[in-house]
Amino acid sequence: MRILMIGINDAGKTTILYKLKLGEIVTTIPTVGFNMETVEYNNINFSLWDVGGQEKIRPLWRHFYADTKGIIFVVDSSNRDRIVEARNELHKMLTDDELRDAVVLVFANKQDLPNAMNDAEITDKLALGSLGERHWHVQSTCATSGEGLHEGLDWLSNNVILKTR
Ligand code: G3D
Ligand code: MG
Repeated sequence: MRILMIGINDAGKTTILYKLKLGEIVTTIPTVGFNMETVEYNNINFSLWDVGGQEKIRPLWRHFYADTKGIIFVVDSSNRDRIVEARNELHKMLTDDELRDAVVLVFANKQDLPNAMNDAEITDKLALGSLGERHWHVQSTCATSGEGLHEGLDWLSNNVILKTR
């Protein structure tokens, strides 16, 4: 089973991956300009990369969508300038048929920073209400302290299991 951790650059994905201490993190560049980090944990493959920009490499991401049961979408809650970009990337990705059954956990990261958007505001700004039938959940996190990360993963494991039974 694969879990994708996705978000625009600087959201905090790499920090989260290291904080979780799941195991040895392997950085691979499957092809030019597409930098991916992966870790294997309890038969789950966590893969993460930056989404956004570079339209020409977008088709390559699809290769990693198969068997994806859960998506962790990480946003920098303190960055109001880039929340629209984040929303667009999330919705664009979710149109892919391979991801139709994937549940979405949003990490509303960087909650320690002043003026960070709260869960409700992130829900609104990411237009999660328009996702229809899909299971989604917003978890406030601070990747640098680790706050919220395990609660989020608990939601993910509970909901992924429910969906696959
Ligand atoms: P990315 O992998 O999504 O691109 P990174 O993001 O994990 O590289 O994080 C980008 C920057 O944000 C890093 O700062 C990192 O320390 C910081 N960061 C990540 N999570 C948090 C958080 O919860 N709170 C705060 N205050 N900062 C966070 P640097 O300075 O190393 O570039
Ligand atoms: Mg990174």
